[in-house]
Amino acid sequence: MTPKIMIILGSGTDISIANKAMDILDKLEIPYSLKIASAHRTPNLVREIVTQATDAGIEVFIGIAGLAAHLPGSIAAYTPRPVIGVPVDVKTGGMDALQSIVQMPYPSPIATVGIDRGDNAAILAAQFIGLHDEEVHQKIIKLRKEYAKKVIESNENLIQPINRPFIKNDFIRIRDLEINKFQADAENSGCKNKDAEVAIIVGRQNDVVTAKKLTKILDRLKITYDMKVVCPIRSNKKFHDYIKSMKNAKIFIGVSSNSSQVTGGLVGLTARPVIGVPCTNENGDDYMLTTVSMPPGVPVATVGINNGKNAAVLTGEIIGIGNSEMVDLLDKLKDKKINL
Ligand code: AIR
Repeated sequence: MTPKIMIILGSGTDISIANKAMDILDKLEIPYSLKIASAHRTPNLVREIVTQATDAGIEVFIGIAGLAAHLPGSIAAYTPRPVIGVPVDVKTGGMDALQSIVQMPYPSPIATVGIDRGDNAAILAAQFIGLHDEEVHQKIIKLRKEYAKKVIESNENLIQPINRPFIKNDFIRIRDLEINKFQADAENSGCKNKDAEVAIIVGRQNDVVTAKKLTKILDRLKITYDMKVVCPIRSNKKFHDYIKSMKNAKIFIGVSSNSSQVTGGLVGLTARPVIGVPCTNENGDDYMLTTVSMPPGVPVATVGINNGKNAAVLTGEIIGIGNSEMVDLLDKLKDKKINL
């Protein structure tokens, strides 16, 4: 049987990061393949492996590399399948690899996760596959509960026993909460199309420019979407209500120039893949780092700064797993760009 996920490492020295990914995939019981090929030292080997793997039916690629990490981008050149990139901290704290991976030109997105986050890459890959494989989706839900349970347990095991004269915790009674369940009023959420495939949440009005680049490409790919400008900090209830009402969406996209509140809020509320488009604000600051640098268990597939168009292509690639019409549409999009 052909595995669904292929992990490629830029070097044997990246193995500790691959181990984090394999630990998750073993736990989820999802078969994978693992190879080493360098985009710079062995470009032909990268092409050979990716072409064969795509033909054999691999659905998602994970590229793990450090330094000038062109491996995920090289993988994307040879496959219509989604590519997840993991920057490795070899020098400069991994910032060199992160920038090389996340800042891809249209129409070649890399779903970038945080530096050294092999675990989150594996979770994201499973989320992509889970869109058309209910069993895998259920495994993701179970895994998320385990991560949440650890938080509850650390309150009991680590905090409770602290005995200091001025610590007073017992006035908080935590009820038996169903983990991550939230109160919401889905009827009054302001969504226009609750059956859309994609839900787009824009953090504030200024970011609508970037969101429109995204919707323009989604239109061309014939992907249905619903979009709402809502900030989880300023209008927390509206944010919750909206996500709840879009519970049938396959993919959530957060577009934000304000910290990572939108994407971070989203991953807490859905087990579906979350794509993050970090935007620049009026001072020229961007929120790429706060979007991508998510803790284990809750990945955000981050694309380049202001690159709404690449978020749309990535959405198409994820939906295109097992949907050859979508792959054809993506091909046309790529041809058009080349022929401009
Ligand atoms: N690398 C390998 N070919 C191209 C790149 N960017 C990366 C590897 C590894 C780092 O360079 O992914 O993270 C150092 O590789 P090595 O083999 O010298 O230890």
